[in-house]
Amino acid sequence: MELEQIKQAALKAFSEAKSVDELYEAHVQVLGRKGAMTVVMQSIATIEKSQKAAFGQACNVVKKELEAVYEARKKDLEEADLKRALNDRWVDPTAPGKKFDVGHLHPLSQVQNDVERIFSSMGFAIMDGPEVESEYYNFEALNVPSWHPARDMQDTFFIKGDDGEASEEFGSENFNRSATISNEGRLVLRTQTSPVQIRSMKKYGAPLRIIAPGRVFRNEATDARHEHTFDQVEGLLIDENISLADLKGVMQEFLTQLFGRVMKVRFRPGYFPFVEPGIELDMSCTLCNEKGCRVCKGTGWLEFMGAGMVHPNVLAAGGIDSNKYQGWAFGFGLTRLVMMRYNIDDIRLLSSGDLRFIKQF
Ligand code: FA5
Repeated sequence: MELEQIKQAALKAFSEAKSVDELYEAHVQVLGRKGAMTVVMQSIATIEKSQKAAFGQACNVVKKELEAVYEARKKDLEEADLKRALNDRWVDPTAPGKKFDVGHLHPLSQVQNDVERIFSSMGFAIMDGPEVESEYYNFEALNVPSWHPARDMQDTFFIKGDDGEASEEFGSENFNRSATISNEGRLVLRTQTSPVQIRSMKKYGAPLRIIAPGRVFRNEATDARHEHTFDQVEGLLIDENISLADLKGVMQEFLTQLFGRVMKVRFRPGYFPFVEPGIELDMSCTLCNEKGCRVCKGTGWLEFMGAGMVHPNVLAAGGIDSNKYQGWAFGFGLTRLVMMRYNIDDIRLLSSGDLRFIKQF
């Protein structure tokens, strides 16, 4: 009987459907608008009158049965789908968390932040200056004329093609320079942060209390203690009745705060053309507490920076009356300070970009 065949075929298709979509397709084939069952039921019109009732009843029974089987199978398949989805999204709350790498400031930036914080608390303003500087600011204004042998102390990178043409290439547009650049000599990568002394004096006059951290460049062969590119911190204090005793107090306080223990400083004579008298300042050895060790070569002291009373010629270049005002200036290597603080034995590691090194700080 045709009805029975349709029923068996439909039951087979329903049970073999592997997904809700496949099942729906099988349902359409049998019970849809043009489905086998629908076509059979429409044939009732051609059937003999006496058999119509029985045929119609039989069709309805099969149709109901198929709908019931379809619904049950659909429920099963939907449950299986849900289970699979839950399994796919299974979260184990007891699993250890995934670690995300968080970056941090470079040790040089960390120490620079500390230096700025400590000097700010003592009333020093933080200044900045151009890394591409004129020979005038880098040397002449600091009492180092072109013939001066002290020029040999800082071998310099000159900017190419800059004898006058420099004003075109590195003119006011880029560095806010005036057309007087050719009077300021050639352009150099600054060899020290000291030119910021002159720029600050010219801009703010006296009294003045500043530090100027920044990058400097020297045409030097590198080794464990020397880089061609490194960082310095300049300091300048100008006022009335200022002496080197004030410098001693300020530096002792600065180093004590920076290293978190009482630090001492001592002066030795030193020569820099822009100060008179000039000194070298040593600080207590951070490793042996002045007892003497390998690092301080048994002296108990570590060389820390150059300093001195600002030379009257430098005050004049900064537009400051040296009869009324005087002051001191200092310059230390920030990069070397970082090495001392973290016991780093090769300066080149700091700019190596080696994450295994950087991650230790
Ligand atoms: C100067 O640069 C002076 N401008 C410092 C100064 C300022 C003196 C104000 C007086 C008054 P010097 O060349 O010594 O001085 O350099 C200062 C510090 O920079 C040194 O003590 C050292 O810590 C650091 N330094 C110098 N050369 C290098 C280098 N190649 N690599 C790393 N650090 C360096």
